[in-house]
Amino acid sequence: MLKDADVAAVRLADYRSPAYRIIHTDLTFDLADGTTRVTSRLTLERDPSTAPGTPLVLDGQALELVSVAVDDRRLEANEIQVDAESLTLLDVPAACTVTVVTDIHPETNTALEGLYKSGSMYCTQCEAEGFRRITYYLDRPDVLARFRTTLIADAARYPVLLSNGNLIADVALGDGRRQVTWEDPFPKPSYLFALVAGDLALLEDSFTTQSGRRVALRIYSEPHNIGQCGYAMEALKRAMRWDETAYGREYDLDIFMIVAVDDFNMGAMENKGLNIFNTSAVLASADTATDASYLLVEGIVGHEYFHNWSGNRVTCRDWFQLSLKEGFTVFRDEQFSADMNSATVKRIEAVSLLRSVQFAEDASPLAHPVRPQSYLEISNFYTPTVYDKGAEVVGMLHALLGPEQFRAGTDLFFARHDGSAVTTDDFLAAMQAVTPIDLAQFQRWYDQAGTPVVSVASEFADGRYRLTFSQRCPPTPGQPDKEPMLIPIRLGLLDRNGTPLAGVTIKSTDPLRAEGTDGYMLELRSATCELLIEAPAAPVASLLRGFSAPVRMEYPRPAAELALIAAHDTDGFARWDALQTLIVDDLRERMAGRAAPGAVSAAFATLLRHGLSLPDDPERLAALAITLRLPDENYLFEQFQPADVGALSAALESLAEALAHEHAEAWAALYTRFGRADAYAPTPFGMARRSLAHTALGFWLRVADVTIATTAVETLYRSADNLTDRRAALVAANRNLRLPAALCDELMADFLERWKHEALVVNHWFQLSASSVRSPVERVAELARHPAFDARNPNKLRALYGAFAQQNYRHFHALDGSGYRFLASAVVDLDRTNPQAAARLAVPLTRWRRYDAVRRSVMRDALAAVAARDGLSRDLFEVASKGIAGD
Ligand code: B3K
Ligand code: ZN
Repeated sequence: MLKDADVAAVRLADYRSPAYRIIHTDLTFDLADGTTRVTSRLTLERDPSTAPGTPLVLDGQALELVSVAVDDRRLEANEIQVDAESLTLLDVPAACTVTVVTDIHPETNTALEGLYKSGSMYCTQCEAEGFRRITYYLDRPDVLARFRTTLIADAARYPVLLSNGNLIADVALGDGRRQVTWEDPFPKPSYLFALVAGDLALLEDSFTTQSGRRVALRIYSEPHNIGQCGYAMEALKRAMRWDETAYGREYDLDIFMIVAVDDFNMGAMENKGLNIFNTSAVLASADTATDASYLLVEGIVGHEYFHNWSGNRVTCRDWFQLSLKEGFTVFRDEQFSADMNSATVKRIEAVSLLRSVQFAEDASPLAHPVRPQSYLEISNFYTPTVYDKGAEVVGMLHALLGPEQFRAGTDLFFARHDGSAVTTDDFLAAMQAVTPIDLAQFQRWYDQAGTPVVSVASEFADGRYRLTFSQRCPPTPGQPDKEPMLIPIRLGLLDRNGTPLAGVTIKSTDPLRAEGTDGYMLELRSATCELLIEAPAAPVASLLRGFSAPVRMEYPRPAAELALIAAHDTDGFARWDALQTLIVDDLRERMAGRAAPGAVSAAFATLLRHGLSLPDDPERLAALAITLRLPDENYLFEQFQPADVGALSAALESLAEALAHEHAEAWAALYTRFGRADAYAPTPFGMARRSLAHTALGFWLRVADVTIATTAVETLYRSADNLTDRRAALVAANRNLRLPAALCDELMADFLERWKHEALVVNHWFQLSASSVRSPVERVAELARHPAFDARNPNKLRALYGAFAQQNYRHFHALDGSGYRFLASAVVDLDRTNPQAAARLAVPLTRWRRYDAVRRSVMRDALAAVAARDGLSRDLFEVASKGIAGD
C-alpha cells in the first residue's frame, strides 16, 4: 500500500535498454504448506554498452530474501541493498551466475498476481509484473531467457506438476515428494512464465501441424469440471489450423497445455506452452454455458493460442507497446471467430462493444492513446483502448493494404522480429515495407487519444453530387490539439431504388480507389476532403461500410436514405448501422416529446416479414436476430451527450412498447417458429434460432395477456434443456415488470437451488440478480453478504459489482447517488485484498462526464471520496485520482 508521494509515473520517453541480460534462468520451487521456497539461478551478462561497476538492480515485491550469491559466493549485507521494490547487487562481474533464494506465501496471496492458490491448486499469473512477486528478477519484457523449472511437492496432493516447455525429468524423492523438471527451449520474458501444481483431471488429444509434426494437446481442470472441456479442445484444434491457413503460423513445441482455474483476475493468459484460463473462459456444457459463453470460449482459446506468435515469439519491448500484441491478437481472434461463425454478426458485436465501452473510455478522464505515454500501474492499461481500439488500428491497416499486402506485412513482421522484443513502430514499418501507401500519418493512431469525429455533408446540383468529409478529434488529457488522422473510409453509392450505382466518375481531393464490385476506399487524410460524383440523380452514400475506422460519423440525413441503406445495402454491417441510426433518431424525437417518425417501425415491418419467410440459413438468421435487437443503454449513453439516464430509458421503453404493439402478431409468429424445442447444440443454426426466439419473446411478452405470458416464461424455464433458454426466461422475469414479482422470485430461487454446485451458473444468478431492475441497491448489498458470494473470486465480483454498475441502469444511477456510493465503498474494501480487481470495478465511476448534471456531480463526488482515502493501492489510486480530473 502506498502513499501518494510514492507513486511515480513510468514514462515511455524514459525507456532504456537493459544494463544486464539473463541468458538462462534456472528455478526451483519447493512447494510446502504456508511457505514456498524459490531458488533462482541466473546466468547473466552485462550489456557491452553498460559501464563496469554498474549495479545490478533486480525487481522484487513482497519477497522474503533468504540469500544471494554471485558465482556461488554468498554476498554480505554490505554488498547488496534491499527495498520494497528491488534487490541491488552493488558490483557484479561482466558475466556471472547469480543465485537468489526467497520465501513466498502463496496461500495468503489474495491479489492473484505471482504464485497463489486457487482452491487446492497452485497457479501463477505473471503478466505484467507478477514474476517479481515470485523471485528477484529483471522483470521486464525485453529480457529474454531460456527457463528450466523444477517443482518439488507432495506427490499425493499435487500429482500434476506443470511448467513451460517440455518435461525433462520426473523423480520420486522417497519422502512422499516428487520432483519434476521442465525446460522451455524458447527464450522468453518472465511475464510468460507459468507453474501449476494440483490434483487435476486431464483431457488429451493431439494435433498434426501442416508440416506433419504431432503436438500433444492437454486440458487440465479440477476433476468435476473435466467433462466441460471438450468444446475448448475442439476450438483449440480449429484455432491451430486457422492460424496455419490465415497467417502461415505453425505451433512450435511438442506439447500445448491449458489449465482451468477458478480464481483468475481476467479471462486467460498465454504463458508459453502452458495457458492458464479462468474457468469461465474454457468450460462449456449445455447446462453451464450460454451460447454467448460458447462463442467466448472459442474466441479466447483462439486469442491465447494466437499469442504464441503475436506476443510470445515476437514480444513487446516495454509495456507501452502492449497493443503490439494485444491489438493485433484481438484482431486475429475476431477474424477467427468471423470465419467460424457469422462474420457480419461478429463485426456488429465488436463494433457495439467498441462504441459503448471504448468510446466511453475515450470521452472520460482516463482517455489514453493506443500506445500510452505514461502510467502509474501497468495493470490499469489492459483497456478497451489498448485491446479493442488497438484491434481496429490493425484492422485499418488490413483495410488500407488489402488482404494480400496485409499478409505480406505480417509475414515480414514475424520473419524480421522472431525471438525479439519490439515496438508498434516495428509493426508499422513491416507494413510500410510491403505497400506503396504512405503510412507515416497512420502513426497518429498509436499516439493520439480520443475518438475522431468525421462530419459529412452532401449536396446535389446540375448532375453533380458533392460529398464533403471533415475530421476533428476532441481534446483528451494532455493532448489539447490533434493532427488529422489517416482514416480509411469504405463507401458505396446506391441509386434511389437501392441498386449499387455502377460506372460513375468520382473525383476526390484525397486518395480514392475502387474496391470490390460496388465499393470504394477513401484514404481520408486531410482535415477536409471533397468527393465529386457525376450522376444523373442524387445517389445515396453508404459510408463506413464494415466500420472501416473507429470514428464517430456525423451525417444528418433524411430517414428515407437510412431506410434505403438498411433495406438494400450490400454490406451487412452498414444495413445494421443504418437501422441503429434510425433508432437513435427516433429516441431523440421521443425524448424531445415529439411524435416518433415511424421509420423504425416500417423497417421492423420489412425485417419481420422477410424473417418469417427466411430459410433455415444460420448466417442470415443470426444477422436478422442481431438487427432486431434494440441497442442497450450503454451504447445509447454514448450517442446522447450528456445522457439523461431516466429520459433515455423511458424513450427506449416507449420505442420497445410501440414496436411490440405494432408488430404483435409477427413477434408471436417468430417466437412460434424459432422457439421450438429441439435438443440443444451450440451450432451456428441453433444459436441463431435461439437468439431470434429470445428477441421475439421479449417483444411479445409486452403485449401478451399476463397470465399467458407468465405461463410462457415458466414453460421456457422449466422445459429448457440448456442454460441459454433457461437464462432467457430469467432475463424476461427480471426485466419485464408486467410479469409478477413472485414468478421472478420463484424461478430465481429454483435456479440457484438447482445449480448451486456449478460455480459458473451461480455467477449467472448473481449477474441476473445484480443487474435486475427489481434489485435496488439494498438488495445488491444483501447479495454481497449471500453465503454463495465470495469476494476473493474475481468472477463473483464481476457478476455482482460489474453487473450492477454496467447493467442495472435504474438503480446504479439512482439520483441520490446511493448506487455510486455503494460501488465506491465496495472498491475501497476490495482494494485491501485484490487491487487489480478493485481498480477495474471502479472504472464505471470515471465515466461521470457523460451523464446529466446531477448524476455527474454525485458520481464524481463518490469517486473523489475514493481518491481521498489513505493507503490505496497504486492500482486504485491511479484510477480514482485520474478519474476525477477535469470538470
Ligand atoms: N495477456 C493477458 C492479460 C494479462 C493481464 C494482466 N493484468 C491475457 C490476454 O490478453 O490474452
Ligand atoms: Zn491477449
